Amino acid sequence: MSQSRPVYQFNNIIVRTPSKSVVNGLRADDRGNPTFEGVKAEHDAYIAAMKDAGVKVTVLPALEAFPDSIFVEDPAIVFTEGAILLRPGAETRVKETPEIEPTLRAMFETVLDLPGSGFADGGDVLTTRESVMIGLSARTNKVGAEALQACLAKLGRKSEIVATPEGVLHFKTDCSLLDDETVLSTARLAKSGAFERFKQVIIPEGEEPAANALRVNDVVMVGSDFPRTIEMLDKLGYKVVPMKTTEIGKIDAGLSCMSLRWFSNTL
Ligand code: CIR
Repeated sequence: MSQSRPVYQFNNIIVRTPSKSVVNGLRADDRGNPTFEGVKAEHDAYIAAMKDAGVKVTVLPALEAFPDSIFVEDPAIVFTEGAILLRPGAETRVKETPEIEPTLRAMFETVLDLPGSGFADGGDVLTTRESVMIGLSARTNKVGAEALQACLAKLGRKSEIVATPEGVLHFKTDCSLLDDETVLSTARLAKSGAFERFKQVIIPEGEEPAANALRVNDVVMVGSDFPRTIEMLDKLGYKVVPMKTTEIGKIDAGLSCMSLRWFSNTL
């Protein structure tokens, strides 16, 4: 479904307070544990930046049993038209879905369950104006992606299944939308050809984790550890808000992971 408002226009987000157990979050390479205080400070700054961007923030309580539950983007996806409950591809994260379900049922009239037994993580889902792109990854398999397409069709959304580069956690680890026509991507993902219909802004070599930036209303939030990306976007005219992501970066997370974002007509 094509819609009149820009895809980056949001007035509502859900976040979850980090648990003390976040220090044990999943990671592909061990670069040391993040500190709880550091993650909490990054999360608090994220909430503040979201409020500055004009968004209403719903903060859910910490879940000690789920170290990665701060990353609410993965167990569900949300749209103005409704929410979809997903089945995360990491075993330790599967039960995050029933934890977020009651909140989504209270906030959305339409809540769909991913049918079947496949896996899909919200981190693999990039919502663009024409379609919802679903990246296959170690967390999202073909069965899960196809089940998600069926749910998206029920919400009136077109979708397409695309590839995630080998060894990259999620599709959106390597890309984000800067506006309706422009994508910020790593060179390795751009090479796949997935973004041929977009203007592409390529991340400077060595700053790949900066690709998980986040456009919210007038601003683009970018990890503050990536000065060349910040300078590049600034020169292109984007209003950049640098955000510290050093601690969450140790557990393979970036800026999109920490919220579920949507535009509500009934706010
Ligand atoms: C995980 O491996 O699941 C977490 N440590 C990081 C999840 C990041 N989520 C995201 O990019 N959507």
